[in-house]
Amino acid sequence: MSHYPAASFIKSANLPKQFVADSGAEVAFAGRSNAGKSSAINTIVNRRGFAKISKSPGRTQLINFFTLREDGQRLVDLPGYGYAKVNMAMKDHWQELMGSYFNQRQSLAGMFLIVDIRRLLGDFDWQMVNWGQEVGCPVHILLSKSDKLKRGPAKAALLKVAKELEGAASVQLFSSLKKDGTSEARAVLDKFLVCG
Ligand SMILES: Nc1nc2c(ncn2[C@@H]2O[C@H](COP(=O)(O)OP(=O)(O)OP(=O)(O)O)[C@@H](O)[C@H]2O)c(=O)[nH]1
Ligand SMILES: [Mg+2]
Repeated sequence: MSHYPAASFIKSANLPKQFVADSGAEVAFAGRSNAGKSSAINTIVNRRGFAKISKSPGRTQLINFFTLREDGQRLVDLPGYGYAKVNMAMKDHWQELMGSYFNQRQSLAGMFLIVDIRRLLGDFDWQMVNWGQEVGCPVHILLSKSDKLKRGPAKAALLKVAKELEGAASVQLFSSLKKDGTSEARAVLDKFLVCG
């Protein structure tokens, strides 16, 4: 059964004017292309195929808005960054779309930053963390695909990232495959949405 029974897809936006009305509270899922953003949303909502999973990286090119509960609480699946195979025009378009989202979004109550545990934080990830600090948007990092590492190395990666962050963002292990870290992630999500 879905953890959020009222959760539903609202719309995709390719232009800022297509964004959902900027009221209520929403949490955006950001991260590198292929990091597991859409999978994390499906795991947290507990519904297969809710957010589209890419077979090839770079699939989510649009900003996808979802209602989480009926009372104006939303999830936002952002297109991933760092996908090498898109052309310059698409990169420019991505940058403009993401720029207008992050610069104008009043209802953004928090960010989930999805980082592949095997890659750890890259330049773009740090930019997101720093941006969150600057504007006072709380950032929670899911070290995704934690099933790809054994317990010991996964724990070591978590400690390493937490140390590097120095409190700039919270961080946890997460696996959409094994459903590990789901209740911890839901608790943070609910906290962000209530505080927003
Ligand atoms: N082993 C494992 N694979 C995962 C996990 N989460 C996602 N994947 C796989 O990683 C690939 C990318 O997952 P997505 O959820 O589509 O990633 P995304 O960040 O939304 O990708 P884009 O939308 O292209 O930016 C898919 O093949 C998933 O099946 C996980 O927890 N464990
Ligand atoms: Mg995606």
